[in-house]
Amino acid sequence: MTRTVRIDRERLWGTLMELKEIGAYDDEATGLRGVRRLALTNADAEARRRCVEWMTEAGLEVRVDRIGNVYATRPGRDRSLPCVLMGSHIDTVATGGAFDGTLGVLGGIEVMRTLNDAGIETLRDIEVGFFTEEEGVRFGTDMLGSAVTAGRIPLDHAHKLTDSDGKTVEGELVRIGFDGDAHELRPIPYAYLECHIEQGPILADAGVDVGIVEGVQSISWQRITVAGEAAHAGTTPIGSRHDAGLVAAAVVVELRRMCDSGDFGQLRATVGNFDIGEGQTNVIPHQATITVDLRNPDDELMTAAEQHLGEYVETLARAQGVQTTWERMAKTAVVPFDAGIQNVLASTADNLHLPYVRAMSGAGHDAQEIAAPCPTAMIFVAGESGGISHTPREYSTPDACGNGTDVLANAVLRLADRT
Ligand code: HGY
Ligand code: MN
Ligand code: MN
Repeated sequence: MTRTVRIDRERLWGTLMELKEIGAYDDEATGLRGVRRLALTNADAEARRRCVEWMTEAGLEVRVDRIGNVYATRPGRDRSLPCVLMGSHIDTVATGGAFDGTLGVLGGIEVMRTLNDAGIETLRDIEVGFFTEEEGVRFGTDMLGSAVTAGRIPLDHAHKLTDSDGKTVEGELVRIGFDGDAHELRPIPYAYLECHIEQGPILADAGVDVGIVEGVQSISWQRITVAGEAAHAGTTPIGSRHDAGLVAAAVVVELRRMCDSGDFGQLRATVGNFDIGEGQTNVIPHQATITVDLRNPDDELMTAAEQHLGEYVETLARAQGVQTTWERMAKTAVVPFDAGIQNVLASTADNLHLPYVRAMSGAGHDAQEIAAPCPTAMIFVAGESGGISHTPREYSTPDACGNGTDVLANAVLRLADRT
C-alpha cells in the first residue's frame, strides 16, 4: 500500500515568493509587483540557476538539453524503467504573476524534498523539469521547449527563431549558459504530471481548490500585416484612401462579432499586439501589424473560424485597396489527456479528501505537448479574483497551492511504484 505524504507548504510558499522576486517590476496599471521574466533573458537565466540550486540541494541529478530544457532526477530502485516526470515552465509573459508555470516546477521540487524527508525510495526514477519559452511572447511560438521534446518542432527550426531584436534562441541559450548537450528527444517517461494554476474562473466558481484537467483546447496564432498607402489626413478624400489602420481595426471588431455570434462555438479571439507603424496623427497609416490568438475547444469550429477570418480579410483588403500578408506563428489541435492518469489524480484527491472538478484547459500548457509521447494529465489549482492570470493580480492561496501539490506528490508516488 503506497504511503500518503504531505508536502511542506511553508517551504513551497517560500520558494514561490523567492522566485517571484527574480524579474520583479512595479506594474503601473495595477500598482502591484509583477514578474517580467521572458524566456532566455537575464532574469530567466537567474531564475533557472536558482531552480538548479534547489534541485541540486535536493540531491537530484540535473541535466540540460539542447533547447535549454532542464531535468532533475531522483533515482529509483530500478533505473532501467521509464521515469515519472513532473514539470512546467518558469518563463513568464511581460506582465506576469508569481504562479503561472512556477507552481508546477517549484511544486515538483518540493515533492522531491518531501520524499527525501520521508526517506521514501520509489521503484522508478522521478524527474522534475522546466521547459524553455512556454509563453511564446519573446520568440513567437508557445510551448517551444516541450514541442521540441515531443518532436513537433525540429530543434534546428527552434534554434533559429528570433526575438524582435533579431536575437536567436540558439544565441541566447549560449549567452546565458543553458545550451545543454542532453538530447532533446529524451527517454519517454512512464507518465507526465503538471500542476498549474487554472488561470480562469471554473474552480473558483465551483468552490474547490483542485481541478483534474481533461484536456487543452485548440490554439491558433497568426500575424497579419496590412500594407496600405500613407497620405494626408486632411486632403485625402475618404473614398480614395488605402488605410491600413482601418483594415486592422475592422479585423478586431469582426473577431469579437465572430465570438459573440456563437457561429464558431466557444471561440475566443484576442488581438494582443496592434502595431500601427510611425503612428502620425495627420498621416493615414500605410502599415498595420496585428497578432490574432484564437482558442476553441472544437477543432472543426476552429478551422471554420480561421477560414471565415481569411475570407473576411481578403474581401475587405480588396475593397480598401490594401495588401495583406499572413504569418503562421502557432497551431495546435485539441489535446485530450490520458483517462487513466486523470483517474489516478481523481482517486488521489479523494484519498486526500480534497474536493475537485474536472475541466478543460482554456490555456495552453507544456503538458499538451508531452501528451504526444506519453500518458499525461494535469492538476489545476484555483486562483483568486476569478482566476485572473497573465497579470500581477494573479494569485493563489498557500492552501490551494499546497492542496494541488499534495495531489501531485501522492499521484507521483503511486505511479513511481507501479511495475
Ligand atoms: O498561451 C497560453 O495559453 C499559455 O499561457 N502559453
Ligand atoms: Mn503556464
Ligand atoms: Mn502563461
